Amino acid sequence: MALRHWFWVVFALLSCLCPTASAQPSTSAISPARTTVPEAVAANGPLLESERIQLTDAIVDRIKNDSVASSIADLVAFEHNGTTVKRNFTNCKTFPGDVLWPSQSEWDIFNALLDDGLILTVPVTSPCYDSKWGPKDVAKCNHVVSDFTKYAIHYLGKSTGAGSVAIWTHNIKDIIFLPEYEFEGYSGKAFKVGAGVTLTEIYHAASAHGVTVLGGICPSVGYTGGYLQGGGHTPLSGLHGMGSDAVLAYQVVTADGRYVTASKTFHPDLFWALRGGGPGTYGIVTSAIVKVYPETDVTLSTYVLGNSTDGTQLVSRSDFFKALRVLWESFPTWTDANTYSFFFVFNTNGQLTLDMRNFFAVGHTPESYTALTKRFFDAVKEYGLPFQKPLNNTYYPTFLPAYMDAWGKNNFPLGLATSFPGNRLIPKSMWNNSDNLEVLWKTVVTHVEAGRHFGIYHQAPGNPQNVDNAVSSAWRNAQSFFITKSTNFAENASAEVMAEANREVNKDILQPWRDITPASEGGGSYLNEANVDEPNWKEDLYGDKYARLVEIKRKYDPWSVFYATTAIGSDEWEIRGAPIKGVTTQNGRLCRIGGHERI
Ligand SMILES: Cc1cc2nc3c(=O)[nH]c(=O)nc-3n(C[C@H](O)[C@H](O)[C@H](O)COP(=O)(O)OP(=O)(O)OC[C@H]3O[C@@H](n4cnc5c(N)ncnc54)[C@H](O)[C@@H]3O)c2cc1C
Ligand SMILES: *[C@@H]1O[C@H](CO)[C@@H](O)[C@H](O)[C@H]1NC(C)=O
Ligand SMILES: *[C@@H]1O[C@H](CO)[C@@H](O)[C@H](O)[C@H]1NC(C)=O
Ligand SMILES: *[C@@H]1O[C@H](CO)[C@@H](O)[C@H](O)[C@H]1NC(C)=O
Ligand SMILES: *[C@@H]1O[C@H](CO)[C@@H](O)[C@H](O)[C@H]1NC(C)=O
Ligand SMILES: *[C@@H]1O[C@H](CO)[C@@H](O)[C@H](O)[C@H]1NC(C)=O
Ligand SMILES: *[C@@H]1O[C@H](CO)[C@@H](O)[C@H](O)[C@H]1NC(C)=O
Ligand SMILES: CC(=O)N[C@H]1CO[C@H](CO)[C@@H](O)[C@@H]1O
Repeated sequence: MALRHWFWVVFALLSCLCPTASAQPSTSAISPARTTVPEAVAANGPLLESERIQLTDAIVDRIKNDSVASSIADLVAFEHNGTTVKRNFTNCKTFPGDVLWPSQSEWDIFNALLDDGLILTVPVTSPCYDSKWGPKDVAKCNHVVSDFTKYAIHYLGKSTGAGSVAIWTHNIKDIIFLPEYEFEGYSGKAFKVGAGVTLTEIYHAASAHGVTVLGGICPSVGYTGGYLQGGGHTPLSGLHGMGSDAVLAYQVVTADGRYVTASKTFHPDLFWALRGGGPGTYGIVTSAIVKVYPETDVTLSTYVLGNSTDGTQLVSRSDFFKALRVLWESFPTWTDANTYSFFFVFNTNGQLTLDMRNFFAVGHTPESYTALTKRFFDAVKEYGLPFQKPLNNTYYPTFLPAYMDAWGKNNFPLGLATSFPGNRLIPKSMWNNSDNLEVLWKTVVTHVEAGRHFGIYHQAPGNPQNVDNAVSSAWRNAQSFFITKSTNFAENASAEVMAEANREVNKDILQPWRDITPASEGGGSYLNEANVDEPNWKEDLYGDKYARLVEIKRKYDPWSVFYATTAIGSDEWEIRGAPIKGVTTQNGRLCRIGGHERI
């Protein structure tokens, strides 16, 4: 289920919906549980119109008096106000089919209080079957099938869960430019960004105002949702650090149902956690106010190196690797020059290729880019690597068109039901001396020769703005970041096959990398792109920030209203009764470990 635009009411409810005497469903007389608050300012910026529509204590009192809605008043009330909700937070969350699951009339009352804002979840593939959601619809089904791996259909699965209530923030699309924003010591241009805004949308708005913002490469990623709260790496990281470092304030619905500002002085601990400590955990962000940065020019470079496809120009493996090693050794020089790249090394049927999808040379002209990369291209020439696709250096005076040509039009293949992902952050120390570099290089060669998927970034966000937030120290130490995945399996693979693939990515593929880049020596994994079964997730995803994040989670959400896989506090929960898939799934009842299913 998902709720439209205004949804404050729901938060007190998420952890457990409890039974009440069955009410007569004459819900038409129920007034929506909302009011427009007079305050129009928060964190010295405008409250969005939708943010001014709130649940207040007066509204809760009115519900208690309503002849029909009073039956669920306890559930709607704020968490601290001595209500009599019969909850037991040491047990399982209520699940469809339970005696405690709300009756239809309770859902109807709730829906009326939400001004008809509840949306029943319909499986995305339902048009492919005759089902309770309707008859089979061949045209719609074909659309779902053909677009199944496109990002518009689905993401990484951190925001799903059987029997849960989800909050749909997609339509909070407001973007407000604040040309002279002043708050808590910041003075300058800023954006107020609603929770439904995507990266491409904010990039276009920034361009229109002649500024840049810190965002990532996938056009459809939610900016204030997963991206800013999870850390956020960006092609501008060399100049300004991590996406989270740009946040000046958030508006947040906390687990008790209250609506708060989180900033340096308002709930500073919550603010700290919401900048890098992972999304979906501490509260529901409705908007963020973010710093903006000056416009920048970019030189974009693309090329593919390897045996020519027609077989007329060949290079030996050893020469290929010699040139590739020069590229790896160049990372510190390249990150010192504020640049960022994302490229692949493929080993397909024994043929090696280096596919530089995009070298994003921020603040560089083609001339300065050529000077910066001279050592590498000299090696390419010396070792005779053919260009499978020619070198293309294109200069852009501003960020947006460079981004659009680099990644903005990509259809990133998502929803891959055919492999499991994983990633690793490689610390600067691996480039620090020849012994470390040798160890790193051997691991690279082994990974490539084993035919592992390898999507590599050179980037070193560091902490140029000297921000104290929850971004993991592994990110601050990083010189490189790569993504990988298991061997592909069939879409209809058995649980055994999937379990083997999940084991493969977590053990065979990633363990050698963990061994050489342990968290204790500055390594780690990025929580926003992590494997759901990353074994040392507490250290690897959160590093030295973990203990403080646990305290903040307990303070703001002692009821565990919010849950996401690998999120802080998720170790206290397990999924029960899900069909075995060989990998952690969300297709079952969420239970406190050791908790009872019914009370
Ligand atoms: C193709 C691709 C490219 C990517 N490139 C980059 C990149 O360049 N840099 C980078 O840093 N990351 C990148 N990512 C990772 C991306 O940052 C994460 O997938 C991110 O979590 C997506 O956030 P979302 O809100 O769009 O997704 P969702 O799946 O909607 O949400 C992810 C999590 O955030 C929570 N959440 C969403 N909205 C809110 C909210 N308003 N308040 C509280 N919690 C919320 C959800 O509950 C869920 O737990 C990429 C991902 C993909 C698939
Ligand atoms: C609720 O009902 C009581 C008793 O009828 C009344 O005194 C009170 O003003 C009502 N409160 C609201 C918010 O309507
Ligand atoms: C909650 O459930 C736990 C485990 O079943 C039980 O030990 C505890 O007494 C219950 N608490 C309340 C307040 O019911
Ligand atoms: C190029 O092709 C030759 C002949 O098939 C092969 O031996 C060599 O390993 C290939 N080089 C690379 C870098 O893949
Ligand atoms: C070089 O890349 C740019 C940006 O993608 C593209 O517009 C241009 O057509 C390319 N040039 C060649 C010769 O391929
Ligand atoms: C690299 O090594 C030097 C000394 O050998 C040390 O001072 C420095 O901190 C190291 N840098 C990193 C990033 O580990
Ligand atoms: C998987 O699908 C293929 C065809 O796409 C079929 O041949 C095979 O039998 C299926 N396997 C299982 C286990 O269903
Ligand atoms: C009716 C009532 O007790 N309201 C209180 C609920 O809790 C908030 C925050 O703790 C108070 O501000 C209200 O006065």
